[in-house]
Amino acid sequence: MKTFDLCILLSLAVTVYCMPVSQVTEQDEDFAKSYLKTFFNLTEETVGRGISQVTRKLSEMQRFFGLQITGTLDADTMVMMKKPRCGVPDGNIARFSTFGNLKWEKNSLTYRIVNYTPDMSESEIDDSIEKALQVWTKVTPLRFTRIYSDTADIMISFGRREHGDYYPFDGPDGTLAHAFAPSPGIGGDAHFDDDETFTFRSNTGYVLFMVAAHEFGHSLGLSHSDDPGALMYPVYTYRNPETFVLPRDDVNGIQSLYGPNPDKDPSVKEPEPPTTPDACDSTMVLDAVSSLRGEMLFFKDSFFWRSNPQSNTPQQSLITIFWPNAPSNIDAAYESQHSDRVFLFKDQKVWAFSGYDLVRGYPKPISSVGLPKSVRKVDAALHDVDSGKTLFFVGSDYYSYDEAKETMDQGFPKRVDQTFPDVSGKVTAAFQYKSFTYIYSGAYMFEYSLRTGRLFRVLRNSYFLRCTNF
Ligand SMILES: [Ca+2]
Ligand SMILES: [Ca+2]
Ligand SMILES: [Ca+2]
Ligand SMILES: [Zn+2]
Ligand SMILES: [Zn+2]
Repeated sequence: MKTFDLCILLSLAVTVYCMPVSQVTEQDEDFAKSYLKTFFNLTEETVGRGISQVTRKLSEMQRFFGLQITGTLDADTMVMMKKPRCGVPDGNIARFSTFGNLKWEKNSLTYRIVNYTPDMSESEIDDSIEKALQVWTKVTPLRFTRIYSDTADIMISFGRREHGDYYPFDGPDGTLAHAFAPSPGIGGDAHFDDDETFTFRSNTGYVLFMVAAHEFGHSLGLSHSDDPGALMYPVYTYRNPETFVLPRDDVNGIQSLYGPNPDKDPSVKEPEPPTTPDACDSTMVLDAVSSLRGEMLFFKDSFFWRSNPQSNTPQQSLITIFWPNAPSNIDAAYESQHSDRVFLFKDQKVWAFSGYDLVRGYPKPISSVGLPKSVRKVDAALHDVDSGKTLFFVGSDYYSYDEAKETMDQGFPKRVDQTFPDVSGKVTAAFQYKSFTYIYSGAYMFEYSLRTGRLFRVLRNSYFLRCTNF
């Protein structure tokens, strides 16, 4: 029964979003429908003449992932649907969430590794599983004992396609693994798709430790989180297993079920659980700000917000969800409309992206944009559409680069306070929007006309990056 047609929805879509809207094929539509069925409980029923079920489920999915909520199958949505992810449905829209408080009624649990993947050595698999469980024992009273025969609470296995439950895997990519909420029998068990290439430490293939740590969150009673920094976010992103620390949202989630770790030694200094930057933090100093095809991008740590002029809600994601090859904690960013590229700066390197793709030959040294070798990092960058110049702020100076001629202008660097006398502190970020120039210094933003040099207003971050956690 085919009662809805994404083609019709698509023709209604206004294509103003920043990423290229490619032609959506029938294959894409089928893919999207099966995605929504699997993860957002889409059923094949029509919902009267009003908003169709597909539109509603697409909107739900877009809200969950912090995408622009269009209710249509736009390019960003398609890209997000194609990301490798966990096989457990999303649905609940919240920061951490639980399966209705389904939890183990004991703190001492057993696990068993039923079989191995040929991708890694057995000792690497044992180590990955043990470390993935430790992620949770560090912050709870839960303790795990490995057994080698009989039935454990958490049975861990690798399988392909139909593998003994009614949730077949899907071949390479797509779903990487799934796990069951606490209960007897299959409850707590974690299954890994053996059509994936799992890895111990390399960043080609999926790091088993990361996938397993996420799945064990389900085994212990956590559902998915819409916090893009959370381990329980449904989409896989590479993180370094050596330095991984369970994020604050996941700690809050698991402790809501089991409480904190009573054996924690207060004299041992543990790294703080990382938090996701909050747009409502009025003291936040952004790393960089840029335009991108009519949107605004605000960078902080490993994250960025996208703000579309049509929407009041800035959408937050991990930088690597959009640009897997991009650095985090960047120094500066700008968009060159001339080349339709976004440039990200970190230390003495610059990355160029065209849409989602890293431009061939990047990252390059920052000397490739004419900066002298003595410059260790760029504090902020700003592209002026009128003049075609890009300004690079370095300490109390700035340089002017001609995008068309690809050369640094004569007579630079100049002092920042020569041109922007009101900006007293260091320039931390800069961008241009609707022909105004915004120079950030800490949590403040100075609104200029670059042509006349006139200062209009001193604003705060929240002027563009609105706090929407009401
Ligand atoms: Ca079980
Ligand atoms: Ca798969
Ligand atoms: Ca900066
Ligand atoms: Zn999951
Ligand atoms: Zn399974």
